[in-house]
Amino acid sequence: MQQYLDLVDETLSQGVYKPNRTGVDTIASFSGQYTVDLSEGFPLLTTKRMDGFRWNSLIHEVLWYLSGEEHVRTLSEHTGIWDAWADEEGRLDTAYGRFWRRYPIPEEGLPGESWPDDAHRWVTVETDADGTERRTFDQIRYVLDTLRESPNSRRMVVNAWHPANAAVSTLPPCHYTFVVNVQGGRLNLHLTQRSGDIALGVPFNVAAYSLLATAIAQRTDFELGQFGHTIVDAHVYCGQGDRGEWYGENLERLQNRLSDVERAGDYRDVRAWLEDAAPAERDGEEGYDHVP
Ligand code: UFP
Repeated sequence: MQQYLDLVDETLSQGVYKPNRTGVDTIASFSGQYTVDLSEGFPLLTTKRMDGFRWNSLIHEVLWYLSGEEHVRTLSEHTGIWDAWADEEGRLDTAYGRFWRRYPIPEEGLPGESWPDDAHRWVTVETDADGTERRTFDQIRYVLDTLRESPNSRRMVVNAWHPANAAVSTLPPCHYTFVVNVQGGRLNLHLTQRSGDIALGVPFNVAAYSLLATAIAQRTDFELGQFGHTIVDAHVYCGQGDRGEWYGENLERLQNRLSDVERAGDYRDVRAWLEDAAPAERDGEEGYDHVP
């Protein structure tokens, strides 16, 4: 998929050095964006292994999101990909599916809220173990119903981001919102991702949402259109070459880029790196302090 290789290329050639919470530094680019036509074939990348167990695991992950479960017990029967983030009982605070299918509705209702009769079909009343009732909203059903009833809607948004959950979650959603959009009788899906590990995570994210778009289109009898993807912080981890997460041409590019960065002097000091990289332009220059 050329668009993916372009993103790799752009990040490795123009990205900036960026340390982060993981302790493994990255080369990062801002706001990567591309679209791919799903009617021309499925975008399963070949820069890493995506077959066999990994493909199987991806299908179960998407099904698990769609189930709305907030624990990983069912998912763990098929794949352990989320086990490390869950507690002993399998509970997980990263809440894609839970929010897709059961987004919390505030107890006091929403400001100015008046629910039309037919909106109640998207609301579930859940009863907690202690008997407390709370209402949740099913975003997936909302999108499926809207596709059937008013496909020109530009409001078919599914949101996995809940600020109060994200602020305390060990891993807040990376792919946190998507929009379904119909144009010319075709169903498009756009994913926004706040943070994307280009080598390891992004190929899975592309495949998962292309699969979801395919499933939604089939379910609602639309022709399949495009997958659009925006990645706000698109990055490559510096250790990725060594850990075997990349191979072939991409690995070679990454290694070349890293040796450039290393040659530039203090690897952890962006200022020194910039200084070494462009000494001529720096002569007599003032106001350099704004550079982080
Ligand atoms: N990451 C992805 N895709 C995912 C996922 C995680 O690329 O679906 F769950 C990567 C992005 C980032 C890290 O490198 O995992 C999450 O770290 P942070 O929360 O600091 O952005």
